[in-house]
Amino acid sequence: MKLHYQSHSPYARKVLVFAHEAGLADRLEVIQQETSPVQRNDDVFALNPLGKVPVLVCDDGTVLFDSSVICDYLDGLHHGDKLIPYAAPRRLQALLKQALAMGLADAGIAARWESQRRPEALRWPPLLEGHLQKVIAACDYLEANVPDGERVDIGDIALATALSWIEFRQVHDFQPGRPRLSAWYRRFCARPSMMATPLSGETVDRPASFPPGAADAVALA
Ligand SMILES: N[C@@H](CCC(=O)N[C@@H](CS)C(=O)NCC(=O)O)C(=O)O
Repeated sequence: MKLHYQSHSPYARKVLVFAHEAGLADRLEVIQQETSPVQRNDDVFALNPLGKVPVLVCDDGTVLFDSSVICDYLDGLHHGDKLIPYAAPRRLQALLKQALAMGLADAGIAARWESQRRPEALRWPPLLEGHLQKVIAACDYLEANVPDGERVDIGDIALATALSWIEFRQVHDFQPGRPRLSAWYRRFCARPSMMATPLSGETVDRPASFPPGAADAVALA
């Protein structure tokens, strides 16, 4: 299987950590892609009309996109404990954690557009503040509802990879003042699946000063 990946994407890393936890990582060929809504990647668009990674090309040629769909597929390929539990209440708890994690990553990325990626003249501080409030509220919720840690599920993987990205991009320093979340996060980061998949790299967007259609890209810090 081919996993179209990005080494600095929380969603792509979620899939790769999931594959490690499911014992499937050695069945994946990982292909690095750079994607941005302002820097079209034709190879990714050919697979996913949304132009986003992760994308999985299965052995039979089936193309799957969106991290949650790919993880669902991968969970059907192994015979160990399922990472997406079948039955309530564990299933709902796992899916709720996953939903929170995806919202956390979405809000963090949106905040970063307002603080760094958008040309300075187009940034709107109230929108940055609004997105940051979601990040902070999600972290407060997690401090009050820290994952129970009994058995790893997709929600834990999604949360750890989203939080790790928040830390990597310095969106919000979530550990000080949140001892329970911090302890859980540090424990999870020590897992081999996390150690094997470090975040790295810079976002590649179109340079702000270039006219539409310019092909060059620039790496933004
Ligand atoms: N809901 C999607 C989100 C995927 C996503 O936003 N990926 C980013 C990388 S972090 C991307 O490729 N963005 C390019 C774009 O928005 O055009 C998932 O869970 O897979």
